[in-house]
Amino acid sequence: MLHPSDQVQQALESGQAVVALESTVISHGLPYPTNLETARRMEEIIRQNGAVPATIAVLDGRLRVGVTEEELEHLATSKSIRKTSRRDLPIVVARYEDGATTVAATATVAAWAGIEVFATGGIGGVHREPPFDISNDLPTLASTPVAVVCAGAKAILDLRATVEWLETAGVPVIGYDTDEFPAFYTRQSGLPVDVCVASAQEVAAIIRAGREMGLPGGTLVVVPVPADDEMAPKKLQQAINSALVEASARGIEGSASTPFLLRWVTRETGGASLKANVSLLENNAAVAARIAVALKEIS
Ligand code: PSU
Ligand code: MN
Repeated sequence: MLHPSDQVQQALESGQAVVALESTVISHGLPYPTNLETARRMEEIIRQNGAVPATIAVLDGRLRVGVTEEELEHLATSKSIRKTSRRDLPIVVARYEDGATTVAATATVAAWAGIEVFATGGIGGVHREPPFDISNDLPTLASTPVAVVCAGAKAILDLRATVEWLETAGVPVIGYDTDEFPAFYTRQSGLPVDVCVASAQEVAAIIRAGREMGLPGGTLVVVPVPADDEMAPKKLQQAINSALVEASARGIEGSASTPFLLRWVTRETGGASLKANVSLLENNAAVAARIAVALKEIS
């Protein structure tokens, strides 16, 4: 069922550090050509930091772990790629479809492949409206042994409810050089993390301890967007408010909700939000690679 690329297969067999990457951010999260450029950059940054990148997607119904340059282009340009969360995996596989995997689906496939570290931008969470729209990213983190490196979750969500959900589900939240849960485009949310660490080695030690205890779930590692690329909170708040009003006026909900809100915020804030988004993705790729290497060193 799993189709790792030769490079990923080799890396896994020889015990090299591997970092998983999601594909929804490529197909549904960023505009072309920024999506393709960023996907390539993230792979390159992971290599520069001593690990092997594994971009995960479903192509012609195959669960791919590591994709070619042409396939990356296809994911970045095609309009017929299904946003694939965990519940969609059996559907796209059985129907031989193409699917861009969300955080939930990517973490699921990464765990099957034996990959322990995964870099992304922001996780899904508890939506503000309707509050029963809770991303499957959260329950998947609770049940899947993968460390997800992200810049928190976007302020389009109910961040307080999201952080509480993680606590209820028993997911440790590690602040990487931060004692606050970051809010994706901005560095602070006023919400706490469970521990603040200053190195990849410290994160690796926590992941290993959880693994040795046999805890079934994953770990969330939150890294604030680099300070130079952080957005101005006021401008952002206006954009988010208008995105939420617009989504509700158009009746947009379910899996279309997150892509719509992201597109709207990008449109309203122009280059500023895109710059922050790309910056945090690249930064998270570097941090994830260092964690994956540190984890191999102590495993
Ligand atoms: N956050 C972003 N960009 C994204 C996403 C989240 O900044 O592209 C994507 C991720 O793939 C995440 C998904 O897993 O949106 C969450 O969607 P939903 O809320 O429908 O579960
Ligand atoms: Mn949802």
